[in-house]
Amino acid sequence: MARLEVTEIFCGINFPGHLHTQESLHSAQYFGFQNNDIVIATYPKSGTTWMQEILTLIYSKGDDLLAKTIPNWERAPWLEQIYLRDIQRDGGGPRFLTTHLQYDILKPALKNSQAKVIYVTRNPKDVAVSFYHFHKIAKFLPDPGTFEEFLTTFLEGTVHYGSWFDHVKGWLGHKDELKLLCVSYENMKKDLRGAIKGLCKFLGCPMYPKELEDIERHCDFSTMSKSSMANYTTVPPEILDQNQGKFMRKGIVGDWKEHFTSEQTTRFDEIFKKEMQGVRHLCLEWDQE
Ligand code: PPS
Repeated sequence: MARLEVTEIFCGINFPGHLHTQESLHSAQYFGFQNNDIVIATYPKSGTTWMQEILTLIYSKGDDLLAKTIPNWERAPWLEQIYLRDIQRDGGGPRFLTTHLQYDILKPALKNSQAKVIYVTRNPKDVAVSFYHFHKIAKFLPDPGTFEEFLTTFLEGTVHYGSWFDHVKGWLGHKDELKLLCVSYENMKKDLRGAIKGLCKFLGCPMYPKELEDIERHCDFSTMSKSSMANYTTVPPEILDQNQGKFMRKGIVGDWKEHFTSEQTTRFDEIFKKEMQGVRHLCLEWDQE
């Protein structure tokens, strides 16, 4: 199923038709969560793959067999993608699920569930840069044009997957109604061990120091970027052309400084201030970088 040129519009948001249909999006909205499900919720490019890997390693107590043999999208499939039904996990442990959907879309399914949600945030300037480069290699996303053109659509919220601002405000604005832990990309970069410990506590998974060490080592950017089960090199170039750039691109904090002009920074900051008025306290931690 290629559908590389198709865009599905669902609840006013554009989604790539290569990965989504109206039916798959509708099914996600009414997904039957189980109480022990663990859901990774992210705006694209915020650290989704990193969290999928960490979660896999936490539940395998640092043993990297699963992480080395099963692709990330099978270990923690996206709820809203067409591939979900084919790759539902069976077996004893909790199901790991991933979503890029906005909270409002998943609300009907999540509101009465005890599923645990891990929400990963990242400095939206770095998200915009990472998403821009991803658009250049992902043949199922529109041509981003210049960085200036892409940034304009990012700030308007008309990019695929919708507005970053709405995504963050939607999920974090409802965190008290959910079993939700917010983790920032920046904190994971600064103190991965501490972030893993926080996750283990939230998930109720006690860990020996040696196990923590193994997880930390495996989830380091240099290790993960070489893993074909996490770096998407098994996806054909007609779909993801990694000759033009890598999925595991840089994995750093603050790359936006190499891309933004001072005018773009000012414009971004003004829109950020307006959009995030009163909600700046929500787990947005990149000021400490
Ligand atoms: S996606 O397509 O939404 O699933 O992308 P996502 O995984 O959310 O984000 C991809 C960016 O995360 C970086 N990444 C990492 N950074 C640090 N450490 C580790 N282990 C790691 N794994 C993935 C990846 O390089 C993308 O960021 P950029 O800035 O483009 O390098």
